[in-house]
Amino acid sequence: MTAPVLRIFSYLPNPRVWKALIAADLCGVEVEVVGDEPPNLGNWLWDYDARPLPDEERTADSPHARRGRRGFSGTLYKTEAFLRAHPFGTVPAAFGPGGDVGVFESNSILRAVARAGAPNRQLYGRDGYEASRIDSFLDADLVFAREAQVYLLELREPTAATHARMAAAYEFYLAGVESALGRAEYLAGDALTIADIAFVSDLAQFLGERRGRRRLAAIGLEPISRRGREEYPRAYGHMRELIETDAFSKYFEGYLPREDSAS
Ligand SMILES: N[C@@H](CCC(=O)N[C@@H](CS)C(=O)NCC(=O)O)C(=O)O
Repeated sequence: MTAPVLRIFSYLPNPRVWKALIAADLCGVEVEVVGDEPPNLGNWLWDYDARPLPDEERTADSPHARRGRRGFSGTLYKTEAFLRAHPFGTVPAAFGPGGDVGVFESNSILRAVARAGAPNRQLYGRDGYEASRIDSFLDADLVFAREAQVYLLELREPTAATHARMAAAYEFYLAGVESALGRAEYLAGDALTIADIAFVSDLAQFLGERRGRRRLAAIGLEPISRRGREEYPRAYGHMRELIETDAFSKYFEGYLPREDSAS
């Protein structure tokens, strides 16, 4: 057994972590994952050596106490070393061996795995130009995913304004993906890369908007992705095909809304 190239701390399961795990499977490297279900992560010490904290250490005057800022309400316990490695304080939080180097943003964690596994399989392009083209897709993906994060977090009380912003971001990203897939087999060219992995993970997570369909209907709106398969057949087909392959299916099995799964 080889040593892990990264340790990732996160709430679990988390499609943003799956990005790194799928890449690790495909390029034959080991990634260690530590974490707990989302509601329990408030009871953990966020650190390279993350661990659940006993009740008596979870106090308002703890030196580690911080207010959750995005997706978490209430107090979180983050060490100074965690914040040095992860200045934005988010999970998934990856660490290089020993814990000194923090890598944050799930797409950058994905890049780190692909770089480590490059001797086995080139998921991050064959040269600097190809890697930069893949970065272009990853940047476009993050713009979409950030908008999706805001929208999905607000789905308990959706607003027309957030829905409109999301619809514009979705349309822009999906149109680009559809265009790329009309010209090549994979997003960045003729081979599977981390651009495809990020696309599948973030689009699949976005489809969770369907769980808010009743609340959207209550304000006269419908899920943005409702006609996705007809509007963007290549993009949705690409996602479905990849999700059926071994590396993806072990994480995404049963995850897609029924109308978007192949079966
Ligand atoms: N774009 C980031 C999103 C990460 C993110 O925003 N994580 C949130 C949870 S969904 C977080 O860690 N929040 C910590 C806090 O509320 O302090 C990624 O892909 O990694």
